[in-house]
Amino acid sequence: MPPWSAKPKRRSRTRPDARARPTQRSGIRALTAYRQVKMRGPPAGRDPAFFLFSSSRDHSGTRHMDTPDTDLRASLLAAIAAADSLEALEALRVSALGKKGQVTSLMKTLGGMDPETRKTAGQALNALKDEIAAALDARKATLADAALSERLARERVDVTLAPRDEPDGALHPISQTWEEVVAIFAQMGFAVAEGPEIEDDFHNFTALNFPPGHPARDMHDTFFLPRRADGTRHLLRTHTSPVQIRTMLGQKPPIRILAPGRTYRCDSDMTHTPMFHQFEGLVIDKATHFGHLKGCLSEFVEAYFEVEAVPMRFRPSFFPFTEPSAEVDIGCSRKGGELRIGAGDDWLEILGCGMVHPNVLRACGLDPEEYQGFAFGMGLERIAMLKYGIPDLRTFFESDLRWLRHYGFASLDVPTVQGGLSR
Ligand code: 2NL
Repeated sequence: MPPWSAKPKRRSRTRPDARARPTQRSGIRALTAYRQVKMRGPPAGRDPAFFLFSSSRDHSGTRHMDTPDTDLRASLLAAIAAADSLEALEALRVSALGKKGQVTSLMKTLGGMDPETRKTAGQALNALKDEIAAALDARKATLADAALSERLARERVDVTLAPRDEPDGALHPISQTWEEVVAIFAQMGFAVAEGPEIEDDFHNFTALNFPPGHPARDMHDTFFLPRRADGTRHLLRTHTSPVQIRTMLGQKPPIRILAPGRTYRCDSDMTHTPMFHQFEGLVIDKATHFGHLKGCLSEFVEAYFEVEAVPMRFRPSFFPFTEPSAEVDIGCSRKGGELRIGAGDDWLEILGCGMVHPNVLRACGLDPEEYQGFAFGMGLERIAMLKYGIPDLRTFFESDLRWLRHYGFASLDVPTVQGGLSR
């Protein structure tokens, strides 16, 4: 049986026990009471507003219609006062002033009233609405204050606590080795020179005396960029030598530079990565000779490996850009699987070098009859692996934080020759 067909109960407020019910429920009760009355319909000839307002009668039994439903008002105010969270308060606001709220529903009945009643009832309802809104605002402020006080008490700062450890970053072994090598050559009067990683054929090959059909110019060894409209192809530099070419083209000797940087080759296996780091050095002056080269490199090797009197061996070799050319080995021992630099009767190759080829000088506008000099080049990863005992080249570029924490260096420990290169 649908509720509206039931015989309506008497308005609950007339029952003596009704007022004793908990306040939270009385708002609903007030609404229910209104609905029940409404289902029954207004008494004949009465305005519907009759039911919305005071149901009290004075001593003469006359109904007063100038105050809105006092039960609704009281119950809403009580519920607002009892709301213990912002969520509960918001739910109350919706149930009273929301689109389908109790007060809003009453407002909607104003349209059906005669003008006289509507005026009084409208004023009274507006006052009720304002009063409820003000009560909601006040309660909201009280709850927010209480929440803030509670948070302030809970989040008290204990200034006596020990500071937390800052998470320290670590320098990658490549960065560390880079700084060490720069520090050593800076000590010898070398300036650091840098240049583009995207190069052209002239600076990377032709000026360096690579013949036209040289295998290094091949797609299999070099990363080429797409061919341009004029037919030329740029490439990722395969060594840092183009930096020295640019320096020789741009300034007059004496030249003493170190060119550190990234280089690229089409190669990827146990001992090669497509990107790696190189250090090249170049010295050009009127009387620079092979003896200077040997002295310079032995100074470097002893400073870098922090060992005195490292045995060195210059083996004849070939590079297109130097003549004569040599590969340099340093003395070491490999006893018990442990590599020791500077002792024992074994050899370890660490770099290549030579006297700058006359064709290279000429390509840079220098007269080989007036100037000569030496150059050398080494792989940064290789010398880092040797010094710090890093067994696998590929781990350098895997970005594994555990690896970095193990092999990394304190970031503020700047390497100097006097103060120590590494700790
Ligand atoms: C190696 C060998 C070397 C050079 C690089 C060079 C640069 C100019 C002129 C002449 Cl502009 N030479 N650089 C010379 C000899 C060897 O590198 O094994 N690198 C990893």
